Amino acid sequence: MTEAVRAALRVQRVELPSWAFGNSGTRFKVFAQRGVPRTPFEKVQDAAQVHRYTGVAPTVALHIPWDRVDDYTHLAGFAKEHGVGLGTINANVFQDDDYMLGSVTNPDPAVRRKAIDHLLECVDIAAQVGVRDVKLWFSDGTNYPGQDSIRVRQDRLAQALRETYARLNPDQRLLLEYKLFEPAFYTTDVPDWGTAYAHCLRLGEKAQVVIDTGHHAPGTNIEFIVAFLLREQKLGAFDFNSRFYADDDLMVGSADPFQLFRIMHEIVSADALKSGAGIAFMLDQCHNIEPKIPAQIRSVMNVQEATAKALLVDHDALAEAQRAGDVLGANAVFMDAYNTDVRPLLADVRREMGLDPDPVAAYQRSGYGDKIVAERVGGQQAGWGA
Ligand code: PSV
Ligand code: MN
Ligand code: MN
Repeated sequence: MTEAVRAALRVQRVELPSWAFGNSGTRFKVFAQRGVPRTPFEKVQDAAQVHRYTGVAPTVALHIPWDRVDDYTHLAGFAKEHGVGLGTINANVFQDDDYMLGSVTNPDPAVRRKAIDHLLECVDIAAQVGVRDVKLWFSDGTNYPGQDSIRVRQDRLAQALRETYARLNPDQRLLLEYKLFEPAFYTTDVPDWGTAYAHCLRLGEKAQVVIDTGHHAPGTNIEFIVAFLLREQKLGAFDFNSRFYADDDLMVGSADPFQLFRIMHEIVSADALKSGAGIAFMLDQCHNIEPKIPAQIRSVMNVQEATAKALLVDHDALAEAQRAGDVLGANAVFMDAYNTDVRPLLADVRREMGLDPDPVAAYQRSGYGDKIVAERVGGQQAGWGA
């Protein structure tokens, strides 16, 4: 049993978001940290540090245009030299003035065209560097009842998705992310998993739903959504983060580690942890007040801890208790796994992988943090939205 758990932990993969390394904040203030990346290349360098000390984070997701470069093949080569690869390409149709009333659902056909062209560009960038996944999130929606037709906006959305889907090569996937609200406050055009699922179902099997853990109403049972989408083979990826209130983008596993365990239990019990299962485990976080590289390392470790606990669930005992209708017994099996201290197990796994058992301490000792503060002076610091 333990060797199987260790083997699963050794091959687990977590994708890092490039934007987590730049400066970020709230709409009230961005607190600039010293030494943060000024270019996509420097973001990749920082992401490579996270992989160096955790061994399980070998890809970095890009956000276009925040990470726009002249030559993506060059960026991919640079990433490879640093021991990592490029990951999911995230489209951005939410920051231009043109998108005030929406992007692909905007009433103006010229704005819709511009937005769709950007989505197609993202598919092409991904294809150029051999990346499988293109992730779409739309800020589209309305603020006031009557502002626009809810139904017609769905038609416009469906049309944009169709066109983007048609551009995918056979190895690519379209990942559709939903979010309950924000920035739109009355209707959002892709507000929930049901809407995303319905659109993906119509598109075809290369369209899959993304669950961003911060994008639900308080109290939503996210593991139910995970279980349902897995069963329908429509779960493509996670954007992991934590929240206390809304889309807080705090470190995954920091607000509610038990929820993360429950999610990972659904993944493990559907045998969907292995990369062949096609679920991309990504982080989507902003480190507004904490240092960014160690925060990403901590986040990867939090995912590993929840996964290790989920792998420790005694599935035979659980199934037996469930068959027998033993409510307390089944719950006890579940909680036993959650209450196990898996930190020594993970330290061992890291030693087996030739890593330091304490990745945060190893990073702190490396002096990399001081080096980037000294070296990265001047220039425009790249951040969330830069
Ligand atoms: C939107 O809130 C979102 O979760 C989407 O994934 C965006 O691409 C990302 O945040 C930007 O940080
Ligand atoms: Mn997200
Ligand atoms: Mn979000």
